[in-house]
Order: sequence, then C-alpha cells, then structure tokens
Amino acid sequence: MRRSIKKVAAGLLATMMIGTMLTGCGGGNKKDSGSSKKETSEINIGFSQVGAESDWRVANTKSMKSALTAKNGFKLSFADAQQKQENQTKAVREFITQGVDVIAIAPVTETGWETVLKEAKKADIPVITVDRQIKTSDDSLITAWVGSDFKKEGVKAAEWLIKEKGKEKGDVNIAVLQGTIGSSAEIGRTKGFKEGIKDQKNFKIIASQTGEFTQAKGQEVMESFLKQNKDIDVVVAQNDNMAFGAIDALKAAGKTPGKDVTIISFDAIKAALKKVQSGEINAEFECNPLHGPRVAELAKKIMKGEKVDKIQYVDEQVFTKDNTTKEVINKRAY
Ligand code: GZL
Repeated sequence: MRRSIKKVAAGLLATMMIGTMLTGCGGGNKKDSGSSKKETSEINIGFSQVGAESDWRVANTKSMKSALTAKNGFKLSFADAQQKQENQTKAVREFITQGVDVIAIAPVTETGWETVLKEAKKADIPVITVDRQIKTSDDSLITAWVGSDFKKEGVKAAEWLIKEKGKEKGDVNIAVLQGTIGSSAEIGRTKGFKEGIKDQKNFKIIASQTGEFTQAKGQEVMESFLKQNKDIDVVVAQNDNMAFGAIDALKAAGKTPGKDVTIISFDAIKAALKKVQSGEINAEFECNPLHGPRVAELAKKIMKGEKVDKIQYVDEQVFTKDNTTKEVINKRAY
C-alpha cells in the first residue's frame, strides 16, 4: 500500500480507536464524528526545478513556491539544478533520504530518470512531474504530470505561419532557435512545427540550433545564422528569451525584426507581449508556467489516497497584434 495511504490509514485507525474508546462504539454522535476526522498533517514535498534559465522558469518557480506554502499545508524543500540533470538526480536522492511524502520534478530532459525513479518507488514516495515530461519504461514510476501540449504549440505556430506566408511564391527561409535538446518543450515544438509545415513546399528550414532557452545563447546562435545565411525570412524562437537575443542580433545586423524578418516565439511572458504590441514579435504561442496550484491539489489528493488523472494539460492561447492590448498585458500573471 502506498506510504501516504499507510500514513492516512494509520491515522484514521488511531483516531477511530480513540473515538471508539471515547464513545464505547464505532459511531459516535454527530458532534463527535466531526471531531473524529483525521486532520491532514503537513505534506512534506521536495521540488527539483530545472534552473532559472528564463523568465518562464522564474514564473514557474514563483507559482510553485506560492502554492506549496505552510499556510496551504506544505513543507517545501526546493532545489535549483542549474539546468544539469545530475543535480536533479542528486536532489531527488536527498528528498528520498529526507523521507518526504511527495516528490515533484520539473525535468531538464526526458530521459535518464529510470534509476532514481525506481529508488523513489522503492521508498514508496509518489512522483509528480511538472512542465516537461519524463519518458520511462515503467508507467507506475510517475503518478501524475502537469504541463503543456508542446507538440500542439508547434503545430499552432506552423498553422499561423501558413496563414501569414503560405501564399508567397518564392521560398520562405526559416531559422529555428531550438530549446534545450531533449527537453519535451524542444522535442514537441520542433516536431509539431515540422509536421505543421510539411505540405508547404516553399517553406524551408535553412538553419536550426539550440540556444539553450537563454537570451545570451540565442543571440550568439542568431549571429552565426546571419553570418551563414543572407536571406532569413522567419525566425522561430522556442522561447521568449532566445527571441530577445535574436532580436538584438537582427538589429545589430541592420534588420528590422517583425518587418524584414518575421519573429515567432513561445511562452508569451509580459515582456514578449509588449514586443508583439510594438511589432518586433509577430506571434506568441503561450506556454503557461503557473503549475503551482495544480501540483498542490494533486499532492493533497495523492496523500489522501484519491485517484488522480495521469496527464493534466494547462490551457494556452496565441497572441498577435490583433488581440494583444494593454489591458490583456496588464492582466497577465507573468
Ligand atoms: C516550457 C518550458 C520551457 C520554456 C522555456 O514548458 O519547459 O523551459 O518554454 C523554459 O522558457 O526555459
């Protein structure tokens, strides 16, 4: 039986026994039966976060920390992995040693988790994955996942670009700034975008390289794209920080981002939506980082032994000049 259910069952049994002793039977009257319900004790949760590589990640951390509070019934152990999987594995092992009740992981990449997840299972500690996904051979190693449909984000970007440039006669040359290679966001957005444009014979991906989801690396890679390719028509940046880096590189090369070169980006953080308003970014594909409340709710359900859905997608939208007003931007939480 899962560790958490054992804890709850033991508590309930103890409470019922006390209740029986006090009332001389299992039932107790209306008033007593209310007091016999076990108060859920504090949930000890360990959260291994990818790092702080982007504004999206900072917003995700903020959302998790503001949901997993003592006031909300949690004791949070937080570990920042600086985008290194070995640091995440180390943090998960520390959580297991600490004997936490639940482990949450925002995995930097999809593979390489089997061993440490088996250790968590052996310790009877449920694992929730957040944002990106983990691929495992044994489905029982992960209890639930909260995140985005990255492939759908990529397809939506392709559909938008077809509407925007599908009627052009000549080649439409596309440069792609990929996220961290092997992360679900990079895998899904790359796959979805490629599948979405496959019937557009004049759409050509002429350059594709990872900018590690950071602004500095995004600018560096964009500079190298510009050196190798004179006629880039579209830049697809798989997150906003790389889009900002690309915009700086384009401006330094005397080009006007959003006009000479169409800019597509993912995440839709406030600073990027302001660039949609100014015309520097042409389309933003939202990736919602606010997973905290959903993870907190999942952890509580798991601790109560309730069944939870394995997959919980968050809702996301597309922003262009037409629907990105000052009011929309001001209402955004990140
Ligand atoms: C997407 C998330 C990605 C964001 C980047 O869910 O994993 O990682 O798109 C972040 O900004 O670095």
